[in-house]
Amino acid sequence: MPGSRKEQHTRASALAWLDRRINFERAVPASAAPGTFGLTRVRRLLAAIGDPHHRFPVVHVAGTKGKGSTVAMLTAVLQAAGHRVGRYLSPHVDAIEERICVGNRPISAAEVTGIQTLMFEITAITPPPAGAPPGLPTDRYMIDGKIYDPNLVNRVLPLGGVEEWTLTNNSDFDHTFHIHVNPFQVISATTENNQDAFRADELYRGLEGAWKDTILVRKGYKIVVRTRYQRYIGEFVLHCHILDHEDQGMMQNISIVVPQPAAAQPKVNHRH
Ligand SMILES: [Cu+2]
Repeated sequence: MPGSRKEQHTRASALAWLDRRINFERAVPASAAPGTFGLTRVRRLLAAIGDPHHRFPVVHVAGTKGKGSTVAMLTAVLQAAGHRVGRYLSPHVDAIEERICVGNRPISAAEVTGIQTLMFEITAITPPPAGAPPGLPTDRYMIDGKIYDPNLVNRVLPLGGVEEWTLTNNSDFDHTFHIHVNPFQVISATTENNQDAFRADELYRGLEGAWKDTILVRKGYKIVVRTRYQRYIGEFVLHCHILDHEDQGMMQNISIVVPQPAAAQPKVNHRH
């Protein structure tokens, strides 16, 4: 690092220092001979220090496309098998902190920047329309008291935000919350009798802290999850994963936007 050891470094100055190094993916120094980027030199170096890489349980993933996904899948497989998994990635996608990671970094309460609530609900259509032919729907399948409206954006959330969602189910059926694009971390699950579902309900065993894009919200249960909105800008949907329920209206539109200065913030139909 530049300067004296006492010099304070900000994240920005540290990144600037790193960016001053040569990026061999972008700029090959004129002095580089053909073959400079083969493994020969690396193997020679490792041999000189006793081939330490043979002593560690390590998976090395290299290539052009799909490294990150492969590493994410391997991490999930190994963690599911009970291993503590460390990970080094290069390059990163959004933030340099992604490069070194132990386990799936949990989303702490202090990180949360916003609160979302969502309730599944089914109500009977009353009174039934006079002379209605048989086969017409008799129930309204709703989220937060509303049937899906394709023209309505139900939630506008800021890119870079961390939202805590509380999912409830006020109907007589179990529903399955499914959200596209950003997976969530399961924080808590409470049964209708106020018990910890991670212990009391075998369908929730092992889900504490897990990263999911789908979770069962049983009748009367309360599920709390947290999500970071880090990459995707644009619209996507959440819905009940039971196709029949989704088709009848248990769905919402979400939009992730780049945060605007407070004065320029658009009026939004928040569903908090
Ligand atoms: Cu449902």
